[in-house]
Amino acid sequence: MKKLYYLWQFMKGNRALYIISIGAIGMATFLLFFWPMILRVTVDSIIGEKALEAQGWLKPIFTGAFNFFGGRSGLVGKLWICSILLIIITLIRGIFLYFKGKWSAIASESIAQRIRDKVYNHLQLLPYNYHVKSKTGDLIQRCTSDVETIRRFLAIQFVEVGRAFFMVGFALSFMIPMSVPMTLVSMALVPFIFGFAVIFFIKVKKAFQLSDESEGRMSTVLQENLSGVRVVRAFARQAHEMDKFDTRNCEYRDLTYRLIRLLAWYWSISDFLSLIQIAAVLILGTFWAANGVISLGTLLAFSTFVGMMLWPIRQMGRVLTDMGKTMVSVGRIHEILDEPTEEFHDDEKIAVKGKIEFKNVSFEYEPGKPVLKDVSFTVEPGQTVAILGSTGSGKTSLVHLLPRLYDYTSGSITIDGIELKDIDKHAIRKNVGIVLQEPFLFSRTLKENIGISRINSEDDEIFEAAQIASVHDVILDFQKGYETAVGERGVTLSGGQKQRVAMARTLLMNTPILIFDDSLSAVDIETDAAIRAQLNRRARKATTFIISHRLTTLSEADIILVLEHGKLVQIGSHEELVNQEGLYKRIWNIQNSLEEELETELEKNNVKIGINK
Ligand code: M5T
Ligand code: MG
Repeated sequence: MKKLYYLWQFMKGNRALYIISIGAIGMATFLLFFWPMILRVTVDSIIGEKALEAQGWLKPIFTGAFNFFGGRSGLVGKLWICSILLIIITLIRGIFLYFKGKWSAIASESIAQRIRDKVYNHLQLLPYNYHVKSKTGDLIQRCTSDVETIRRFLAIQFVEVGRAFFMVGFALSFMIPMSVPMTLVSMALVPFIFGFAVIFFIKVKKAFQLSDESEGRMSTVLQENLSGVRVVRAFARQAHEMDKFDTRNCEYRDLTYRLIRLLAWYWSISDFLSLIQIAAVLILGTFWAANGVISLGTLLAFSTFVGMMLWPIRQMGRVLTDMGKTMVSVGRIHEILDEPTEEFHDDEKIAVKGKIEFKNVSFEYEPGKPVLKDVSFTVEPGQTVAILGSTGSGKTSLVHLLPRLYDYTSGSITIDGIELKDIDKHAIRKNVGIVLQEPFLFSRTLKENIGISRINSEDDEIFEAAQIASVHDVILDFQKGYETAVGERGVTLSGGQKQRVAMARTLLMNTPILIFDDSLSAVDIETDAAIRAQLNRRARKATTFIISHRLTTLSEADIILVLEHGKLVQIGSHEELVNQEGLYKRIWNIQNSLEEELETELEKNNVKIGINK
């Protein structure tokens, strides 16, 4: 019931049009009933000699028309008038059906478009955490095929409910005045046919569901294969992947076969029941007609009515099943819409200087599993902080707290003395530029990829950012320069180039706080140094966080943080840390001894080369 309400909510703005389209199908159905009635009058009172018989509200219409054309004597030689009337009714019916199709299509398309917009916009506002946790394939399915299920239901199926409803309603109002016993005979099996339809489709709902799920699994294999194509190729896993797809594909085929077999059963049994119903009308009707209880025209009218009525009733089961499916889709879409969004106040603007203070900060993704424990340090505006630590020690998690991608669990982080949790997320994100550890490039041009961080940025600004990131010359070397399109996930670029484009994108924002999550390690030592030198030359020096394992990078920082299992185990400048026992000194010694080894190795080579000369 709640879901029906949701569906009703989705329909907002197009409800009237949709209801009118159902009205149109009502009109078309209504007109359909005039066919058998005209046939009846023609057979009984024009070809036959019975006095015109029309019951209830039809009486004035039929007698009026009958007399207008000159009664039986006038019409008997002009049977074509009856044919013309039938054609006119069919034409008007056609017009109604056309508008029903048009209006229900317009309404359902607009409703689908509105739902897609609503879900998409909502997704944009959901927290980072939500996106990290959800499966992209699943979300895409909700935005596309679930919406499509709703659209199809509204465009095609739901109007069928209207048709069946009108059909039975009108049939009764036309049939009862003609002959009550014939009406009873015509309706005798209808409840069974309807009941059978409902029960059967409730039973096959499971089969429908299984086939749908199997299709979903097949698409997931396809999607994963395509997005992981490089892994598949690199490990020569094609044969395995083909097998995997084949299994899913066969499973889907088998389930669909089963569904088709079940449906074949349904339609044949339902056909059988319908034939019995039609036969009952014909047999009893002929018997009564022969005995003069009803006229030949009435028999003709009833046998046509029965044929017309049974089809939409048999369809009802299908409609009800689809309604079940639609309600599942409505629920799945609402699950997204029910997720609380992040709160933004777009107008809020803050001027950040860049003093950052962590006081006993702890953080956990899942309750009871702390990733950062009791971290405290202070950074003055413009200082560079380097973070060192083994994999999984919490470096990324620590810097993700600054743009409020996640909120710390306890302790306090202040920026220029203001508690971070009190600063609006949009506002802080405009002041914290982060180059993610795994950068993502959109399938757009390089210029668009860089420019995405700041709307309406000038070309010069983009070039400057690219220059600082040492990628400007690389881009100019491409045939189309900044207009070069990046393939999906940037396959046309090397890893380092991709990192630098991502860096340029962040630098374009010119934020007072900058974060490089391992991004400088992806470029060679010289480029790394060049980028840092350029950054230092910038007019406003940003408070910079650099996560890196490269000692040259680390040693030049004002403050070095060493993390171990989420704890800040060492803090200080290079001079302080090389003289302290700990990870930093160990790495420094290893690197130095490596360098020494390298030098001796090179010297040896030189000597050798010298001898060769
Ligand atoms: C620290 C866990 C991860 C690790 C720890 C991003 C993320 C991490 N973790 C989660 O449970 N959920 C998440 O969404 O937190 O992870 P990190 O901060 O990413 O570590 P790092 O940046 O120091 O590692 P690395 O490999 O990038 O050098 O236990 O499982
Ligand atoms: Mg990391």
